[in-house]
Amino acid sequence: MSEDLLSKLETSIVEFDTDLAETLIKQAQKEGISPQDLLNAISNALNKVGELYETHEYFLSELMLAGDTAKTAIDLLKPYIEETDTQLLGTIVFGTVKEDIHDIGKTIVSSFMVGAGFMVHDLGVEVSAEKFVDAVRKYKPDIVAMSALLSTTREHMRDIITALKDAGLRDSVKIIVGGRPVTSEFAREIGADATATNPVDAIEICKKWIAEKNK
Ligand code: B12
Repeated sequence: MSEDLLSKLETSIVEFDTDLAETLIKQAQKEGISPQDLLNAISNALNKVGELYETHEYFLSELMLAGDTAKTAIDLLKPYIEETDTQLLGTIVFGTVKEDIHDIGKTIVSSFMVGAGFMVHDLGVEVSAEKFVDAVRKYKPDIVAMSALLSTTREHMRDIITALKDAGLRDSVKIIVGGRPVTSEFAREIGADATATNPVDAIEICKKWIAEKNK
């Protein structure tokens, strides 16, 4: 029964049927299916969506729709995850930088991270360096992730890294940056640890960091 529900949940995300995904998450909670199993199903679905995107069967619009469906499912699951003390891979603090309100890419990458088993503290949009520093103090994350879509606002990533250094917090976290104007050269120049142009690569990098940390 639960396998049937999990595979239906997977399909609902791949086919971005948000209403069905919501119904299935609620049903799963009633049936006592573990959040970990549900997260795995969401993660599998997003992996499939990622593959469909890479093979050009899905385009950005489908990626965004599936990301939204996954986000709705994950939002419904969050209180359940906290309640049941699910085994998490690590913690990520994620925000779109100051003066930037683009959040679709962040939402997609963040959904993939949650789907992969990370606890993500989403700071929202237009997040200042001070807010990033405060969040790192508060949540003690393994990873800080930043998104910027404007060539002007990507400069704030540099300020955030400087603020983390000044606060003595830089060495406690890995930093991943992304968004349309963020290149590998830029990421290196500002002292970030990595960048990725899509959620599949982003979660691979984050998982590798956690594996290295746990060695
Ligand atoms: C939708 C959109 C908006 C929406 C945003 C809605 C929202 N809630 O996000 C609205 C209408 C509000 C908007 C406003 C503006 N926008 Co706009 N917008 C876009 C548009 C069309 C799509 C962006 C998007 O969501 N893409 C889809 C997502 C999935 O892609 P993505 O964000 O790149 O994310 C992917 C990767 O980059 C990566 N990624 C993203 N973040 C991260 C983070 C990490 C850690 C990692 C690893 C990876 C990663 O993974 C994601 C998934 O694959 C782009 C054009 C474009 N083609 O990108 C312009 C664009 C970004 N906007 C632009 C501009 C100029 C503006 C405005 C200044 C317009 C204006 N004059 O008011 C304002 C800025 C407002 C502000 N202060 O932020 C320009 C930027 C130009 C530049 N070089 O700076 C663009 C490129 C359009 C253009 N060609 O001119 N915009």
